[in-house]
Amino acid sequence: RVPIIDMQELSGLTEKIVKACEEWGCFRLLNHGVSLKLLSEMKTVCRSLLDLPLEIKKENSPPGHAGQIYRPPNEANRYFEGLSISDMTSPAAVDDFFTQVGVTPQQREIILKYSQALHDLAKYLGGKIVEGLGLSGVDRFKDWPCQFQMNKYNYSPETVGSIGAIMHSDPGFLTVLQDDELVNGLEVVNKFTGDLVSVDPIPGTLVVNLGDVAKVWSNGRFYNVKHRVQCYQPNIRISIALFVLGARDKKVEAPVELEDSEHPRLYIP
Ligand code: AKG
Repeated sequence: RVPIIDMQELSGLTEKIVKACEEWGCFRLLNHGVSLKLLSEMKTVCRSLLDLPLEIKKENSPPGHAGQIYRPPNEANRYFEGLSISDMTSPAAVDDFFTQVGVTPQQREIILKYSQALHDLAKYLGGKIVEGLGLSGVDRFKDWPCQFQMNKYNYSPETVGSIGAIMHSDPGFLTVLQDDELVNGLEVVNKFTGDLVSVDPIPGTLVVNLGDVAKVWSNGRFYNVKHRVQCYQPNIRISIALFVLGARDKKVEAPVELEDSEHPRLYIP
């Protein structure tokens, strides 16, 4: 089972996080400090924006638009659609999204508050990771761009048994995901056995996934977990992801401290 980490249990927290990054590339966080009210308000915003008619969503984001906002269903992911802000650290990208999608002032406020809270949480986890690996305390993830994505899986009785999102690993460093609190379907690949393990919902919690950048940055210590989303229940599934990507304009490179004769540098930037 994917590790469940209670952030209120401070003793051993750093070690638990690093171990989960190494062995699972995925863990669920309890008592993460983001209010349940904010989680639920964000979910409502996500649902109402993705419930807009398809024609409007397409119009909001014409193909070829820089930083594609609307991702319509495609051949491989027929029941999946998403809305995304390419970089929350870029006021222009955020504004562009708000204008294109016609977000109300109240919805804006929730998106900004939520993404800020999740970004703060991601930075805290980044700090724990740096500490757990015995690296010095400089802010190593400062200014790393951050993509915000709202997902809707249009599940129905006809789609049960189908794929919601095909198997992939996330390209960035770390993803903080609010999965649907009722509708299951997220599955991760166990690093050691290759088996698919379901990540069952626990209301009020968040899921963290490590991506490709984390594997390279950690000199191969962290597992960039492969995952997919299946449809097992005939109900709409909503999830909201904050992707901390790789450093802007910089090659991803493992800190020298993670390199020694037993652990030679695996990836040349
Ligand atoms: C992704 O956004 O990369 C996902 O895999 C979403 C996972 C989910 O919807 O639970």
